[in-house]
Amino acid sequence: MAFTLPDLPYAHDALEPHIDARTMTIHHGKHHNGYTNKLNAAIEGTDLDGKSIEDILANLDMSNSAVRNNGGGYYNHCLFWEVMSPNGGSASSELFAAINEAFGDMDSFKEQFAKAAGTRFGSGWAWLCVHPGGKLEVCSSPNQDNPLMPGVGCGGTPILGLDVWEHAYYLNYQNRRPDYVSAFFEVINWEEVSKRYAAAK
Ligand code: MN3
Repeated sequence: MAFTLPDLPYAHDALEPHIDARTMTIHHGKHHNGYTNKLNAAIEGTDLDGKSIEDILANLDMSNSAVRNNGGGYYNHCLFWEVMSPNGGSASSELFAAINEAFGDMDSFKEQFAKAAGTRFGSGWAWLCVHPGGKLEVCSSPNQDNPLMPGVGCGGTPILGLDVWEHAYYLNYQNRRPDYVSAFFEVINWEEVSKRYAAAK
């Protein structure tokens, strides 16, 4: 069964002024749609056809660049849309405690996450991941690599991801990636991240 492009869980302009409608329209309708179609083409008729995206990524042959790039692109953007919201609430007490334990406090977490996003050279993603037992880690990966893939050097289950490819911010922010990262903190869907934390820990 083929993968399908999920609808955005909000309107294209819902995240303005932090993320503009034109960027969202192109990012979702062109980029994510492209990864979806190319992933389907790459797995059609192979033994990956019919498996879940999590299963495909976790057991990926990293030399299979079509599935690595497009399967990663498919999964990463599905997560990305879900962890943003115009009214994302706040972290659960459980997630808040885990953030304090891993990073000291919420501001220190944001500093570490912004550093991971800002120092990722070229294209990639910054992540907040959960290890079994609930310990949190901030890391980043290149291109469309994802912490679920083997040997990415970024462990655990991703519960928050930030796309730092230029296509994610260039129309509105040009080369000002740090401004885009600051804006992202204004639209994090903490309720969704908390749910994912509870499910993954
Ligand atoms: Mn993208």
